[in-house]
Amino acid sequence: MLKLYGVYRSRASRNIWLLDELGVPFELVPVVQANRLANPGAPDAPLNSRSPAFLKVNPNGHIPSIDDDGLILHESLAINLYLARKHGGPLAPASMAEEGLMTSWTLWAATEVEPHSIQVLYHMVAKPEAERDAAVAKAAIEALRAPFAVLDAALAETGHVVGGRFTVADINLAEVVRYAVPAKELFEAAPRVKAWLAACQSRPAYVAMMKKRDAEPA
Ligand SMILES: N[C@@H](CCC(=O)N[C@@H](CS)C(=O)NCC(=O)O)C(=O)O
Repeated sequence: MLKLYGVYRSRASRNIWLLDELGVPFELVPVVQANRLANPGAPDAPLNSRSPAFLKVNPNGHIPSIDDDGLILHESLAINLYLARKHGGPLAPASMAEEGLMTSWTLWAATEVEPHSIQVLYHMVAKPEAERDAAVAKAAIEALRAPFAVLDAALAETGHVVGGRFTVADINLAEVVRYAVPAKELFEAAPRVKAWLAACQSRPAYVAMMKKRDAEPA
C-alpha cells in the first residue's frame, strides 16, 4: 500500500486531501517536524524530520514524502501531480495541454504565492506572539496583491483554473492560498478567489482532512 510520511499538521495535508478525493488507500507513517520537538535527537523522540531513519527516505529532512511501491517521491505539490496522473479521473489532466496548465499553476503556486503566504501564516498566526514581525507580514501581503489579482481574473470564466472543473490544480493552489487566509484584505480585494477557496474547502474530502488535522496534537 502507498506510504505517506508526514502528519496532518504539515504539507502532507494536501496529499491526504487529494488521496481522499481519488479514493486511494494509504498508510500514514507519522513523521513530525523536528522543530516541534524539544529534543528531536533524544533516543525516545518520535520519528521526526531529522531522524536518521527518515533521512534515509528523504535526505532533505522535510515532510511529506511518499513510497509508492518502491518509488520514493518528495515535494508535496509534485506528489499530488503524480498521484492525480497515476490514478486518473476528473482531477487528472485529460490532455497534454491540461497537464501543462496544471504544472504551470502548480509551479506558480509554489514560486509566486507560497513564499509569501507562509510568511502571512507565520507572522500573523503560527509563531508565538513575541516572534511575530508585523513588517514581514505587511510585506508578504503587499507581495500577494498581484498574484491574487491574477488568480481572480483566471477564475472569471469557469470558477476553476483548468478544464472548467475541480482538479488537482485547484487542490495545489487552494492549499497554498490557505496560508494567506489571515490577511482578510487580500480576499476582499479578490472576491472570486474568496468564493473559489470556500467552494474548495467545502468538499467532503477537505472537511474530513481538516477534522483529523484539528484532532492532531498542536
Ligand atoms: N517544498 C516542500 C517543503 C517541505 C517542508 O518544508 N515541510 C515542512 C513541514 S510542512 C517540514 O518538513 N519542516 C520540518 C523540517 O524542515 O525539519 C514541499 O512542498 O514538500
